[in-house]
Amino acid sequence: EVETKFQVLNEQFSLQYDRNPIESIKSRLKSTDSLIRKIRRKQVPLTVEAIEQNITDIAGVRVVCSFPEDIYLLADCLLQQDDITLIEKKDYIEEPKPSGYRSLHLIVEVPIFLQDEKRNMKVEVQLRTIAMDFWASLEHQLRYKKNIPEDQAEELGRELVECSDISAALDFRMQDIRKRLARAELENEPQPTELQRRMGARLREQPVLTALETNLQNLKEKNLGRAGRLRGRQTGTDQETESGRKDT
Ligand code: 0O2
Repeated sequence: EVETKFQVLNEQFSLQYDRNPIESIKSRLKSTDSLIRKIRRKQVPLTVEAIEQNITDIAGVRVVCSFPEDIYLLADCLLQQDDITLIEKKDYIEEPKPSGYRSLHLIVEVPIFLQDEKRNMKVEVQLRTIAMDFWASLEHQLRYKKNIPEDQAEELGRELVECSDISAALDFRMQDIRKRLARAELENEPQPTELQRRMGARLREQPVLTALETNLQNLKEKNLGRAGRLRGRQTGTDQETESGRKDT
């Protein structure tokens, strides 16, 4: 459900702004190992109700964008939809985790339609840039590597925090370049000629088909007029044109 919503949003953006804000969308179900670790860490009683209540990221959607501002734009568009209820928002871009982790997390509730019932499901939506995603997958590997001596793991952790800051700075710099590019393109757009401006204004005044019809009619009359003039010159007289009016 949620993945389809993002796919539709991406299409709408592409039509409206001529670019796709989403690089990739992945739906994921939490792995059993990861689920068990979380149940233990949060000391959740082993009942379906308790797990559903306390573990909100069993079903997840990861949306990877090119630029940070696309993340907030897409989050707003999703939350504006009638059937989506926001349960919790965690902005790890505004406030990164001590590990250096950056992403926007939305826990939302969405109705799903089963064979004979409608149920509300909690879904964790993780929105991040390509750079944030690249960083998170490398850091994820470090977290679950078992045979790394503690001092080396600490050193690598420090370096990863540094990399996270560098990649965040790069994200915002690239976003700024994109904005400047778009502005420059707009400012240097070729200006229409006087004739194009006049034609444009006329087309805007009237529906296109009517405008085309009028132009065709004008052309027809002009040609008939020219034909009449030619005939007149050939016979040496000023003749009535075929359109029935006197051509001068
Ligand atoms: P996996 O294997 O990806 O599923 P909470 O649910 O709020 O009580 P939690 O789990 O800390 O507690 O929630 P949070 O911080 O929103 O994290 C949920 C998921 O975000 C994680 O799921 C990761 O996918 C991702 N994440 C959070 N922090 C980090 C981090 O420091 N590094 C990386 N690489 N990913 C992070 P799981 O269950 O931890 O892992």
